[in-house]
Formats: sequence, structure tokens, C-alpha cells
Amino acid sequence: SHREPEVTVLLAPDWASGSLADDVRRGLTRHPRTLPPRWLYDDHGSALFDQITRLPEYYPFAAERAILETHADEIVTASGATSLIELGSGTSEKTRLLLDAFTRSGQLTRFAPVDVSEATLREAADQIAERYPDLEVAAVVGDFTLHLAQLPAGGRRMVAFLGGTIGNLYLEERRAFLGAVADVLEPGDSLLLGTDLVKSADRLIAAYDDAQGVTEEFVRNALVVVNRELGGDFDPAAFSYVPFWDPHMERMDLRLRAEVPQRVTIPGAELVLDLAVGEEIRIEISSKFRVSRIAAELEGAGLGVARVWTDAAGDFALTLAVK
Ligand code: AVJ
Repeated sequence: SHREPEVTVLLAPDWASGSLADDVRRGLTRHPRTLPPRWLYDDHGSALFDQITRLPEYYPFAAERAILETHADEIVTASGATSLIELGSGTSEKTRLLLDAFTRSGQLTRFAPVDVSEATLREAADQIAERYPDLEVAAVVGDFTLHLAQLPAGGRRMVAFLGGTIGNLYLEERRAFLGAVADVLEPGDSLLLGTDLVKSADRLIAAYDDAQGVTEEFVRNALVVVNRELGGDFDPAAFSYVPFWDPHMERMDLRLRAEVPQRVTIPGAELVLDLAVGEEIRIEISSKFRVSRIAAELEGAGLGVARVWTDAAGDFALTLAVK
């Protein structure tokens, strides 16, 4: 028997539709037109992302897991944490490697997974509570850009932000996010940050343009979400998928390009959009990092790099930064 996970809901029930409309209005009227990647993860999108993590071309998932498999005990010891907070936890699949290490060390008393998807979070929290019966599981339905200050306090905390999700943020957003994390941490608390590293354009493009077309469908799903949530009439088939490596910004840039001239009406965002042939909508950026740059950004936010772990191929990094 185990304790029931506690679930705190910080998102209003209409949060999704409300902020999606704002994002769509703002993003689709600026140039380049953009849609924020957070909206890719509806049920279908989450299932597609799950499939992406198992594609042979998509190395980041396996690389990060390899680091955790090899170094979880060191990470846990270096952090000295008694409380683990995971931002954007999803199914918490890889987190189990950390939780297993924490179980071996016996130092952890609380696990707080944070995600915007209540259903995913509840299921993950139930499974974790069952598997780690001595752990207090305090799940938070929230947005890691909005609710950092309301995360469970007390003990020595390690905030984990895995998967390379920080790569979705622009430099300014990263600065704001890392600054906000540093603000809520107490001295001795830490951030465990997963980042994908710069590598050959060929491998990067393959990872985001897989042979089975799963990533393309994942990106195209952004239009399906807008149609469903805001009554839009995007024709996803009227767009081609354009993933490219931007060597100057060192990021993957994933776009959809209109193949025919079209008018798109999105009533829920009070928006009518006329797209010419060749007009593009950026759906996601995925920034790639160099270890020196990660350290510079963390230090700029007031966090000190304690350790960096990479996989054997040097594809991905986990950085432990301490307040
Ligand atoms: C979940 C943001 C880390 O950028 O690699 C994978 C999302 N998009 N394939 C990434 C993604 C297309 C992924 N992150």
C-alpha cells in the first residue's frame, strides 16, 4: 500500500483555449508567422511525440537516457536533494532512473511532477506513488513559465528540466525562464538541465525529418489543434513540411509552407489569414547548445555549474547547476 498522490491544479479549466487563442492571434500575425510548440501536445501529439522518441533517427531521447543510466547515482549525490521537482514531466519515464538512484541513496522524501496535462500527470503520479511507496508524491498541474513560485517548498530541492525542452525557447525566453528558476531556488537547491548539443547538420536534419514521417505529422498536428480548439479551417494537406538547420542561430527550425494560396479563418482567435504560396509558419525551434554556452546562460541567471555529464558520443548534456 502507498500514499495517494496529492494533485494541485494551478491552471484554470479554460486556460488552454484562452491562452491558445492569444498565442494564435499574436503568433500568426507576426513575421515569420509562428505557433508556440506547447500546443503540439494534445492526446494525438503526445502519442506522436512518444513515437518520435523511439525513432532510430531521434538520438536525443536515447542519449539522455544513457546519461541517466550511467550517472544517476552521481547526479543524486552531487545534488544532495531531498525533494525532486520535475518540470514538463509528461509520463516521467526517464525520471524513474533518477528516482531509483534516490531510492538507493535513501535521501529523497518528495517528488513533485509538474505538467500542463492533468490526465497524463495523474496517471504518471499514480504509477510513481505505487512504485515508490515511501515517497510523498505532490503533483502540480501547472505551466513552468507561470507557476515556478508555487512549487512545493521545503527540503533541499532539485528542479529537473529534461529532454532538451529548453531548446524550444528563444534566447530571451530562456533568460527569463532561468532567471525565474534561480529566483525561486534557495541556496543549495539545484537545477538539472537537459540540453541537446550542436552536431553535424546531417544528423540533426535526420532527427527532425525521419523516414517514417512521424515528425512531419507531429508538426502538422499544430494546425489540427488550432482547427479543433478554435474552430479554424486550416487544410493541413495544403502545407508542406520544411525542417531546416539554422547554422547561425544553431537551432533546428521546423516550419509548414503553404503550397497553394489560401484564406484561413480562425473564429476562436478572431482571425482571418490570407496566405500566399510559399508563406511559412514556424511551428517549433529546437536550439542546440555547446557546453560553454549552457554554462554562460546558467551563470548569467545566477546559477553555478557544479557538473556536466554527456553521453559517450557527446550528443547530449545534463548539467547540474547550484544556487
Ligand atoms: C521535446 C522539445 C525536446 O526539440 O527535440 C522532437 C520536440 N519536435 N521532434 C525536440 C520535437 C520534433 C523535442 N523536445
